Amino acid sequence: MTDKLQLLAERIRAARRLTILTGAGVSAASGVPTFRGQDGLWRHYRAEDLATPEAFGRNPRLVWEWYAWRREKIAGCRPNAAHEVIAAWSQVFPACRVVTQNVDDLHVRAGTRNLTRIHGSLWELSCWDGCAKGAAGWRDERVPLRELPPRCPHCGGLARPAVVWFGEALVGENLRAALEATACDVFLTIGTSAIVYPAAGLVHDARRQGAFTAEINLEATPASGTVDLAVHGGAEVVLPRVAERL
Ligand code: BJW
Repeated sequence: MTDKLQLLAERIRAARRLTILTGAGVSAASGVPTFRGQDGLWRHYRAEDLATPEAFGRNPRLVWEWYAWRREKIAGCRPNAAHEVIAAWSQVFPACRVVTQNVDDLHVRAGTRNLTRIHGSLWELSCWDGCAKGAAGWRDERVPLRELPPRCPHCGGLARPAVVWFGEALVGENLRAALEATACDVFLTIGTSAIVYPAAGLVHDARRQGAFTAEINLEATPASGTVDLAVHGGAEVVLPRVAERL
């Protein structure tokens, strides 16, 4: 383990361009539930019932109750040591880009620079009907949400969480930024099960372009066999240990 941490630190130190992709595992130590795995959200809920546009169309109140519950839970969570190390690197390395699948905004709260939130944010809403002003979305940090489902302030129609559900396209500029970030010297994929696309393809794109690729995860994932270095451990433990070797 120590050798792997040393190697990773050396690669990061020598890198001109560093890209970090994060998933739910990075927020696990903050108390935010992951999706898959033992206590993951999909153990208790079906993705098709809650995280698709079809589910929202069928039952917006049910979907909103789930999101309102998650907002309340996350409102009480704080960034952990993994968020803090990533934020520090984003501030000191001139060409560090962070791409997150997480919608909890804990990277934002940790002060991360150059951040792309490819699956959106739980703290932003947009107009379900796509009205001209509401389609762009707005910030809404109210906890609890008194009115369920909440309404679009512009047209009075239904509001939706501004997150990317299964079957929906990522926002074009976010996808472009994520793809551009695969042109790097070191690509780190941290705390993601590496099964949801297009995010799961980024590490492979980076490797094809010559990046040194590394994964930090509690367990093996479909990416483990192809990355140059797989480190098994909690991100909140591993990242501070890499940081102290830089
Ligand atoms: C720790 C730890 C600790 C725990 N330390 N580690 C190509 C191939 C196959 C399928 C597809 C494909 N392209 C598209 C698809 C379909 C689909 C897809 O990928 N399906 C797969 C399931 C097969 N993709 C989509 O639908 C995407 N859209 C799309 O591609 O559109 C195309 C299109 C184009 C034009 C027009 C229309 C469409 C959209 C995907 C959106 C994903 N949305 C969600 C919900 C967001 C909102 C919300 O939160 O409610 O995003 S699903 C959920 O999964 C969430 C996450 O961001 C995402 C990834 O999960 P993540 O982060 O990896 O978490 P987990 O729980 O899976 O894993 C946690 C990991 O952490 C584990 O490995 C643990 O071991 C580890 N861990 N503690 C380190 N302390």
